[in-house]
Amino acid sequence: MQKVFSKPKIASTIRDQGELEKLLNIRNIVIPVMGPTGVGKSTFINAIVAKEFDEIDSSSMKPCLMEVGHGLVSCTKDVQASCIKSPMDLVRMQQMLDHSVVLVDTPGFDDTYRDDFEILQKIADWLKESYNDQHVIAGVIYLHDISLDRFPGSAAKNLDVFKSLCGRQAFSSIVMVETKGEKAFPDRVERYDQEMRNSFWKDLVEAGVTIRSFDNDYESARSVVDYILTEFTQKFILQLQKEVAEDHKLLPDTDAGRKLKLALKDVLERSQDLLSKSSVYNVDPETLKVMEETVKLLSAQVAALRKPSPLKAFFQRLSNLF
Ligand SMILES: Nc1nc2c(ncn2[C@@H]2O[C@H](COP(=O)(O)OP(=O)(O)OP(=O)(O)O)[C@@H](O)[C@H]2O)c(=O)[nH]1
Ligand SMILES: [Mg+2]
Repeated sequence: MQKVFSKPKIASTIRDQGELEKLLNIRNIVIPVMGPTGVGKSTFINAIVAKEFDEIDSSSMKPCLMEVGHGLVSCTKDVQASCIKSPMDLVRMQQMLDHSVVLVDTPGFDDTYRDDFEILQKIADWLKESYNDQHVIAGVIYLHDISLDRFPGSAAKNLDVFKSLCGRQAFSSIVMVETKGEKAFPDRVERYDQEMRNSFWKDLVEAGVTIRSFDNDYESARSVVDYILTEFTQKFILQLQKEVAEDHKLLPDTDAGRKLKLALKDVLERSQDLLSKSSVYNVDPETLKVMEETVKLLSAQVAALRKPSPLKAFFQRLSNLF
């Protein structure tokens, strides 16, 4: 079988194994796959990896399948990545020959709001590491489940934070991918799609975002990735990446961090309000316990997203540099 990757070139000046590994690991072309929990991020990546598994040969990163969720709780807990085939037949092939193309699976926010801070921190940490390792982001895939009857608050929060994470200048490098369309009636899908373009996605559409669909198969997933690689003309960095890696900001100081804090504060206030009325509504002890726990967790996250004191921020930034 024809191998699709050529091994990264090894400079003659390499002195030790560490330097060799560093060289082999640099300059992957990465495409983060994002979106709320359960939209199908891991399924999307697996649709490509499962088909290409035997054909992938990369020195820097191995192909691997992602775990797919089958329940209501979110499945992917950490940022994971897998190599996929290099696009031999695409334009600018020569520039891409020495690179591995890597899809990055990210954990998504869910309806519970319980781990939001931790999730954003993990994504920020990965973006920073990726920047420091000189990986190049070719585009970002954002998945959206169109089989849902409505656009839930958690999806709106996810989208809001995502936009801040990318920054307006990166909007044209985003591909919004609609998933699970086969589960909904065709006329509803069309209506829903129009509604999204005219409301929640309006600013993205105006800035040149691309909208595609995933049909739960290899061809549709691969065509999204190949589209990104074909359109990829210049190196760019995401706003959160710039903020944490270049400006050495802490998460609470970033735009995405501020957006998340606002969303969490809003849910916290509503949860506190509900809790204060629990005696009026005769809430059973078990539900009361869950409500108290939710308020506690939300308060902890809002506190974590509070701006650190200048002295604390100074020492945190200092430790970030080493
Ligand atoms: N019908 C249909 N089901 C899908 C599609 N994509 C994903 N699913 C199903 O949706 C469920 C969740 O899929 P995942 O790939 O785990 O979703 P995820 O976005 O990675 O979720 P988290 O890791 O929790 O953030 C699984 O049961 C999948 O089989 C699709 O295009 N069509
Ligand atoms: Mg997943």
